[in-house]
Amino acid sequence: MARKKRTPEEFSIDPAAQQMLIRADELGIGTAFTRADDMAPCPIGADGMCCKICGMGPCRLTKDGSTGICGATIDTIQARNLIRAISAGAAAHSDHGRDMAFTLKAVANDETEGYVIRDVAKLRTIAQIYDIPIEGRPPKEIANDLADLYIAQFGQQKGEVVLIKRAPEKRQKIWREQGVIPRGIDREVVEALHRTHIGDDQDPEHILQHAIRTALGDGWGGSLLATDISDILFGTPAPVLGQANLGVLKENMVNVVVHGHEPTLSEMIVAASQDPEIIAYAKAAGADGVNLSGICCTANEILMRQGIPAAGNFLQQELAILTGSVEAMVVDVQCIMQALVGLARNFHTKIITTSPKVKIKGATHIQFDEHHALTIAKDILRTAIDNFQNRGETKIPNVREDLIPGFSHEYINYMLGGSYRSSFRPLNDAVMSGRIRGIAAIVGCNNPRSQHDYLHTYITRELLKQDVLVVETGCGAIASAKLGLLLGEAGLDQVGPGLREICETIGIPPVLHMGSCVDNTRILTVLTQIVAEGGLGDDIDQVPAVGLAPEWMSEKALSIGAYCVASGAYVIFGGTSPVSGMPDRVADSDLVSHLISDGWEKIYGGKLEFIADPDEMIRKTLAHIDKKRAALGLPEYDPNRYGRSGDARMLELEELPWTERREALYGVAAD
Ligand code: SF4
Ligand code: MSK
Repeated sequence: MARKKRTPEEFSIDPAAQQMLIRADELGIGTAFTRADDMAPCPIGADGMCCKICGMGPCRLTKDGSTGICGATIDTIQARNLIRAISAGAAAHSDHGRDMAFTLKAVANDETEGYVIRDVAKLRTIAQIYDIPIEGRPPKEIANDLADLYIAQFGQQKGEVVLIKRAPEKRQKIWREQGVIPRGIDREVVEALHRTHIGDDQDPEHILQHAIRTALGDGWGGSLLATDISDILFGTPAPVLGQANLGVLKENMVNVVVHGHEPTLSEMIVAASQDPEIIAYAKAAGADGVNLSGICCTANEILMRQGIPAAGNFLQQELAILTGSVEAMVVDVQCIMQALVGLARNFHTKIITTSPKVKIKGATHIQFDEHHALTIAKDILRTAIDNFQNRGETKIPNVREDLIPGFSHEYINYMLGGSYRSSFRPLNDAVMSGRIRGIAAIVGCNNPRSQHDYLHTYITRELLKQDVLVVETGCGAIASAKLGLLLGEAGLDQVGPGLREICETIGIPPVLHMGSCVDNTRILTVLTQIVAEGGLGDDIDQVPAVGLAPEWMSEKALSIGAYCVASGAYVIFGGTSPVSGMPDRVADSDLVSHLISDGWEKIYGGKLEFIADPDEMIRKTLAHIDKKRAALGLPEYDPNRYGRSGDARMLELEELPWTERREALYGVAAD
């Protein structure tokens, strides 16, 4: 039976994306959206029921009681598939962290070009956590010690990854009792691959226990140190005005789109684009200058630090090229579609790969090396500028939205109390009183199997109405940005009264953009600081909070989900479960689903569930938040109890005669 073809409106809720999808259709060019329509997912693989780890297979277990040729059961196969995906995700994040650590080491030893230590205060704060001496030492000496310590975490063979000590003490105790504290970041990934080789670990529960250890090496290891070093080298984010969507591309300028994940190159391209020599070179080519923008998490990195606009999220990488206005798309690692090269042949766009780890046939490779970072960044920009003359017909959607990103945990701490009284107390108090019902972290990718941006933004909007404070990272954050939910007062008419009161009082948007996908560690840090502040339990699993990845697609998302669960969070993924096992066909195939939900909840207090229906996701989120509130003895959430902020109340009072206003304000009765 022919599959139904979706319309541009069914593909995406984003009007800019819709315009480009219409253009693609007119030009007869395929995109991930149309390829998703053309390619039905394999139902056996999608449900984790296929094993292909040895040459006797692939084995497809589609009947009750069937096993692979080696005798492997459906439970073993599903657990193996899941841990392999989690390990790949953990490896990707952590390898990014490794490169950051080597860059820090090179900066400390004056071996780089163009980099400086921008946040010395954060360097000193982080060094102190690990008892690295700071008094009387120059920043580069401290940075060298920190880099050595962090580099050592990857190859460490025994003991505990040192970053674990940043989790709440009670949580560390649970991990120690369970034997899941990572010994070394790389060791756990290697062991996951070993355990899942033919003829090794075959107990699903035991395999999944190691999945947790591997994921913890990501969340409380490689990703956490990546965030630390990015802040030290490029500055800890603070609110800054930015813009998002394809309308940030400019007709009269050389458009360079940076895409991928690592800030090391993109930060240098930002610096190079402002160099008078490069601006003059662009003008000589007939352009007004170089216009930089980002896609995916590279976009988030330079958006939250430099205010460089985001052209879009994951599913917009092809659409940016379809505008015909992109001279170069410069990619590093992760989430880069191979289809870009073929698509770019229809236009003048050059796809430039830069990482020694990532090459794409047909792309131009200009290898990045931090020792000559600024020189290479300028070379890349000159290549893009030279391409400006080849530009053909363009169609840039006039769609963009302002946003305020940059809510690092350091800034959240500061914004709640200022320089002298910075503290999480006001946030904890707001949750305890019920003005804020709870917290939701809505993170993760886009997936062309669902309507682009719809699940992210529908769930975000509905939770805001319920007085749930939302924090976001990754492509989910860009989805909300495009909808205007990350812009201070602009989004406040869409939120519940108690949350609105808090947002107005502090002066924040109802959705806080906290960074890229490695920056989910910022959310772990916020939860740890909430616990340390007091009043919301003594461990993360007691905080009324939920994590959601409604449009997930990457293995990194699975690693994030697993380390958040191990940290005590209830995590809900949208779409289909990779371990669902089609229970109607294989009756005993729900063990792994059970182990990662109820099983992990018994041990860690957090659980991982896959729920396709967005309303069910919202219902379960609110039920979990209310359950946690009740367990803490907090007042039941009442939407009518709060909601008149100081500003709103003063406006009401201004309408009253003075005597009544005086009574309301000062309690002085009318004469
Ligand atoms: Fe089949 Fe077992 Fe080989 Fe997997 S490991 S492909 S189940 S024989
Ligand atoms: S880029 S991992 S699609 S969030 Fe981090 Fe977006 Fe997901 Fe890639």
